[in-house]
Amino acid sequence: MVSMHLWERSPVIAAVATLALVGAAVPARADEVEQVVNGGFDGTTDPFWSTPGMPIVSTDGRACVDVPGGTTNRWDAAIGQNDIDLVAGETYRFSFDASGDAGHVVRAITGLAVSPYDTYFEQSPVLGDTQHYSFTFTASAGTAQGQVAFQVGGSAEPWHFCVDNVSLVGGVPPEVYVPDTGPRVRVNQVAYLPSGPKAATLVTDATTALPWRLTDKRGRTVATGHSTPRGVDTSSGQNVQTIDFSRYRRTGTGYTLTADGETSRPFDIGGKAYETLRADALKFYYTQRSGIEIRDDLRPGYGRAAGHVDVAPNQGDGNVPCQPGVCDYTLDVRGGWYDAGDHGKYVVNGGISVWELLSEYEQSRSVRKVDLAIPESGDRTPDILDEARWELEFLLKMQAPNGMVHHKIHDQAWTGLPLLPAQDPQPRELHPVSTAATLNLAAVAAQAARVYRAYDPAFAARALSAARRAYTAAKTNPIVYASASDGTGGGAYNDDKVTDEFYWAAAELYLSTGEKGYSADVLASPEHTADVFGAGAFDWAATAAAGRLDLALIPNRLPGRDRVKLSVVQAARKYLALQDSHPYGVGYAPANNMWDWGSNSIIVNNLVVISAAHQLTGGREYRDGVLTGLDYLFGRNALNQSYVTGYGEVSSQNEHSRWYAHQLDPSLPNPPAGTLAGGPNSSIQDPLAQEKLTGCVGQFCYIDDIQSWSTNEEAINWNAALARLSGYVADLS
Ligand code: 9MR
Repeated sequence: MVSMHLWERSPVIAAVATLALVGAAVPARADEVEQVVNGGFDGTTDPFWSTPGMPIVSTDGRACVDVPGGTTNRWDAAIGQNDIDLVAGETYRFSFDASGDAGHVVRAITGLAVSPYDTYFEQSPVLGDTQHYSFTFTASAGTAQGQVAFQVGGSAEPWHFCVDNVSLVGGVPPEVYVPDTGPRVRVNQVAYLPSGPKAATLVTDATTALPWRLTDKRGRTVATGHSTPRGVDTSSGQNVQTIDFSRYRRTGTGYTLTADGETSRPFDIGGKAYETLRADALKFYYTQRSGIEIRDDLRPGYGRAAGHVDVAPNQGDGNVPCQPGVCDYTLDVRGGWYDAGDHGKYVVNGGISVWELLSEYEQSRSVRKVDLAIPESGDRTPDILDEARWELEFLLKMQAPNGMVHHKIHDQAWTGLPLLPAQDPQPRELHPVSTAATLNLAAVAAQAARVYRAYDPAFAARALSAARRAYTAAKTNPIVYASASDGTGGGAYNDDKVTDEFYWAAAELYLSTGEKGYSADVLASPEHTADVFGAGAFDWAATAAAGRLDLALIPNRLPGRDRVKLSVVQAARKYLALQDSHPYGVGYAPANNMWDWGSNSIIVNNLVVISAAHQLTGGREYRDGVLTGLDYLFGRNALNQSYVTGYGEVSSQNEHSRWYAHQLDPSLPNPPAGTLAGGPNSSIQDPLAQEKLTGCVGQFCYIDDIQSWSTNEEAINWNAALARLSGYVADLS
């Protein structure tokens, strides 16, 4: 059974796991019973309550309020009714009529009326003239202290809200969520390279080969052939066939592929899109920045005030104390990037992200010229390095006086959505130092020392001395682990295996200094000869492959370096073999088909390993493998959608974020083009995914909804993978 992770369980926004019994035995149905008393506001507004300063006025038999302006959170102003009985596992229909000044939002919830105020169900419709709203949900917990409420806070200006016919009826049949997956022919909706492989997947009951045809934008058939039956695909549970139209090489837009009576979504043949994507995937970081105003002239529609710079209601990152009892100093940790859709900043995830961007810089000459439209654009440093330095400076500030590095800094308690960074009222806290964070800084600061040397020797020297100091401190404190239970107000990012971080840090220090002490540590590490390329090659917790890749790719004189290179090529062959046997061309086959949190970035990082083999050997099969692997991200998948916002006919739009919360507040934007969604996650830790996706198979464990933080968040490490890979592809084209 799915367990609820504590990392995003705020008293108000989070709900207890919804263990919808869809597919299992349906619970004995109660009669349809109305739980709300006087939902029609007949003669009186009792027993509804409202928050202080916002009296309910009965108007034409409706309940209306003048909502004050200038509040922060939705729950700062509300109308509701308590003492609602809820039965666990029972399905309810929650309905009401509501109106409000156009464009304002009501957060309608059913939840717990007492601490910890769990939310069992929520919807945030945008209001206008009176409309009827009706939703069903399955109660995850039973209580006699339930509540229905209409939360109307969080607006700068005052506005008017009315509600009527509030109803909560139990014993209704549960709704089964069925994703809209469109045509059964699945293609890369962005583009195939003219000289690259071109594969598609057909979902069909047929078990014998079927004819297909490729059509150009004027409707002319330009190629035909027959599909190859592939049987049932484990990752989706679908019977599928594959189509190969690699022989067609003419550049163009608006192609479609037709088979079995279905026509695919349109796609291009050409490389331009990947050049745009390379820039967009990197531009993502500017709008993740903390501690600086985001300029609207640089990112139209995304301008916002600086977050966490000690201006109320922020408590600011300028002078941050530790959690009680953890340390007796404060640190100025302004700056850096927000990790994901939350306002936390975590060293281990920041480090692996910076490493991947600096690695893109080290492997691609052309990325130096890519203009990211950031405040530093036009100085003599490549934009990609200016952007990475924004995070590096923050990482360096997280180093404690004794050389160890604090694991993370974030809010004391989880905040709700939406919430602009500058509006976050929570106290900020430094969490304990850890060996993993310390080595992570050692690795990326050492890498920075060689990368920035040509642009800013003083910074390079400062980074190197911080790296050396961190490495020494970690050797003195080799088993200080971040706690798995430290997940209130921010993610835990716990990791209690650090031989890989030791290896990675020693490798980067060796590559930047050539010193014997570091190469001796590399050679003595158990990771040096181990098979470090698992189902996923590397991520924030597993960093040995990061060290191995750099030892293979960055010129150096390590004894036995040929074996290092060979290990990378062998890993690439392994991922290629998986991809070849996979009817959607995915080089990721997790044990028991349990797709991990952030699976899209895992798939992309495996492709990064294949691209490294291409760089090492020049073998065309590796280049082709990377291109085939990309197709999955852009629509050749069970859900027939692209996971990169703005790329492909249908793409993820509602990634979980407190400031790209358009789905909850129409005045806020969606994430910018080039944002990668986390992707299918079999463990569906969030309540919305549990409500909609319980029982999902692999690729289907994803939903493009802002509330699904376990399948649909945006994050700096995921976009780093996308940036590096799209950079490689842009260079090919
Ligand atoms: O990406 C992280 C994933 O590997 C972990 O399993 C998960 C639970 O600890 O946390 C993910 O990271 C989230 C972090 O904890 C908080 N910020 C958002 C991150 C992306 O979802």
